Order: sequence, then C-alpha cells, then structure tokens
Amino acid sequence: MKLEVITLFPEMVEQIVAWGVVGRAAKNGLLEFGTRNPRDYATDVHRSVDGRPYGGGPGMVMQPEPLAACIRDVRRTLPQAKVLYLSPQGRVLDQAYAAELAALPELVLLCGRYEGVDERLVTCEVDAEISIGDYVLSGGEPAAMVVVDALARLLDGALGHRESAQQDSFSDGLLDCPHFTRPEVWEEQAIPAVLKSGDHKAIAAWRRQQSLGRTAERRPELLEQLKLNRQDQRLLDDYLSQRGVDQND
Ligand code: 4GX
Repeated sequence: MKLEVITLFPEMVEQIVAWGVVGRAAKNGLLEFGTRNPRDYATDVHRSVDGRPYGGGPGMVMQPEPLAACIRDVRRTLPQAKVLYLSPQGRVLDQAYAAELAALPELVLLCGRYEGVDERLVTCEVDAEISIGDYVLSGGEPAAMVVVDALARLLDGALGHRESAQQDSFSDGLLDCPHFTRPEVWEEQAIPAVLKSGDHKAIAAWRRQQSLGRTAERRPELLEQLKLNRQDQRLLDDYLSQRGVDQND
C-alpha cells in the first residue's frame, strides 16, 4: 500500500514508521510511506499557508491554494488515491473501517492545523472526512498517526504469526481477554488456574468467556451489535451469574 500524509509537521508524522510493527511493515515494503509539506507549495516570499477567517473570529484557516497544489501533485504519483481529511466531522474510525482502508492500494491523509482548512478545498479535493473519536486535537497529525498504525498492522504479512490480527480485540467485535505471564503468583495474586491446566479447549473457552463478559460489562453497546450463538450465550450467562448480575438486566 502506498500512503502519503500531507502535513505542516512531517517530522512528527514520520515517527510512525520509525518504530515497531509499522516500522517493520515500511522496511519490508508492505507500506510505502511518505509525507509532503503544503508549505513547499506556497508561492509568496513568506511561504504562508494560512489566513484570517472571513466573518471574523479567532484563529487562522489553512488556505486552499497551497493545499490544492500539494494534493494535485500527490495525485500525479498516486492516481488511484482516496484523499481523507482528518477532522472531528468525519466518519469515526473503528476496526472495520481500518480494514476497509487497509484494502486500498493508495491513500492520502490530509492533516489540518489552526481552525481547519478552507471548506472549498474540502469540497473540491477531499473524498471523505475521517475522525479518530469525539474529542478535539490541536492538529490532524496525531490522528493521522493513529489511522496509519491501525491500518498498517492489518496489511498482509505485517504481523508475525504469533501477533496475528485474528486474535485482536474487535476483530470479532469483542474486547480482549486478560493476559498473564510470570511470576505465577505476584503480590499474593495467583493467575487463573485454568491457564496452567494444559487443557487447550478449557483455556480457549475461558478466554472466550472473559471476552464476552468484559464486553458485556464495559461496552454493552458492542455486544448489542452481535448475535451470539448458543455456546457464547451460555458462556456469557455463566460469567454474569458468577458475578451476581441478573442475566435479564
Ligand atoms: N479526529 N482534529 C483536525 C483541524 C480542524 C479544525 C476544525 C476541521 C475543523 C481530529 C479528530 C481532530 C482537530 C484534526 C482539529 N479540522 N481529527 N483539526 N478528533 O480533533 O481526527
């Protein structure tokens, strides 16, 4: 996948390919990552990219010309690319959306600073807006890094067998189960006995039950999206009754 981020702070966003799983995907050529600075497309001596808002008010707005020139230049090398603008007005990222993006051959992420970008630029050059959640950042860059991280790890071959994306939280719409490592007893707390039983079926059932139970307790709206089979329903009922919660609640 070819991915380009348009940003006034390229060094910030480039950190996303410096480390870890995303860095490895880039090194191995699964992810061809680049950044582009709209300031390089400004035409005045001050290389300005922002202006005061029409109608007044605080802050500045990113001007359309340098951004349009920048996007059109990117489109020459990535002719199939979807251009997504990071903004709280966009479709909120979730695991299914990340998977959709990971399936694209080319993607451009546009980061805004200041109060946002001139709306005419959004109308003409942006295919969709994307949000990472209902809170306000000071710029699109951290959001772009989140998007890149979430989709890069889904690229074919990005994760080792042991890290497989099939075991992730949300890949089946549920939260993850708890994890434990050595020591077996830490500060008077032993690990759940089943994990030492060697009974792989019992371990898988316990993990599934923990995922179901934790999702029911912490994110009931996620569980409502799912139709549980009889086995899962039974695991969940047992989990909730062990905790003294009325199953009909
Ligand atoms: N998920 N931001 C964009 C600039 C801006 C201001 C006003 C449109 C209108 C964000 C988020 C986010 C902060 C990025 C404001 N754009 N991006 N920036 N939440 O908060 O993606």
